[in-house]
Amino acid sequence: MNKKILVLISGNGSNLQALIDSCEQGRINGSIAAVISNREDAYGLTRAKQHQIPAVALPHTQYENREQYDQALIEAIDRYQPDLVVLAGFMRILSAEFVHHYQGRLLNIHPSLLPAYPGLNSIQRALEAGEQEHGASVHFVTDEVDGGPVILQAKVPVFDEDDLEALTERVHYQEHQIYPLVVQWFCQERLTMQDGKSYLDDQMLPPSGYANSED
Ligand code: NHR
Ligand code: GAR
Repeated sequence: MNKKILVLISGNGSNLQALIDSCEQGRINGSIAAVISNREDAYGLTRAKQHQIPAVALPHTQYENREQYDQALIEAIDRYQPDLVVLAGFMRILSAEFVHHYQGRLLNIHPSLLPAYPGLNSIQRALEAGEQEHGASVHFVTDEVDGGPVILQAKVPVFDEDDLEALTERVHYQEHQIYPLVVQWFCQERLTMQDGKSYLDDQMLPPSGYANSED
């Protein structure tokens, strides 16, 4: 039950912090084996060190192409023999080889209600489009970028007076609630991916993920 989790980041690492806190508080039956960043200056590496978690910088700039980088990343990750690999603001598209290597044990959090606004700058694009509702999605990673099966989403309202900072803060707050919960489901062996669909307790989840009817 006590799973080993490896977290991939590129930046601030606020989702990493939420996962660290949940592990330390016993709300996740797992521990973070290491944090790896493709950017040396990522603040998330500092967060990891503050919690005595191995923090590894693996800059993509030192590799000739995506395939070579992803191969080096696989080697760096597998040294820790993780049960689960979590993308938390990791900003590099991963090759099909990488994704297949971690099939069914690779999660991402994306700042939109997928399938809306895949890719980069999702919050800004939703704001510019005048959406009244936005949110975040946790999904299994497949080789279709931001296209893997959704596990859980959280919705937030968009207010007329919102700027990018205000809406980003509201989305991030929800991310920090839903990502630890989904990671805990995985650690409890309640969550799987089969034939490109997410399952919780052997029940297939609908396209928008688990619908909580208890609150
Ligand atoms: N890889 C695969 N195969 N599948 C997914 O679903 C992935 C993935 C890698 C990252 C996160 C994703 C997001 O949540 C993610 C999901 C980066 C880009 C991107 O275009 C797109 C989606 C995501 C992350 N990155 C540029 C690239 O060329 C680089 C941008 C930068 O460095 O700032 O890799 O949104
Ligand atoms: C999060 O909002 C996450 O959803 C998003 O980046 C932020 C990372 O914040 N991910 C992507 O946009 C992936 N393309 P954090 O570093 O503070 O966790």
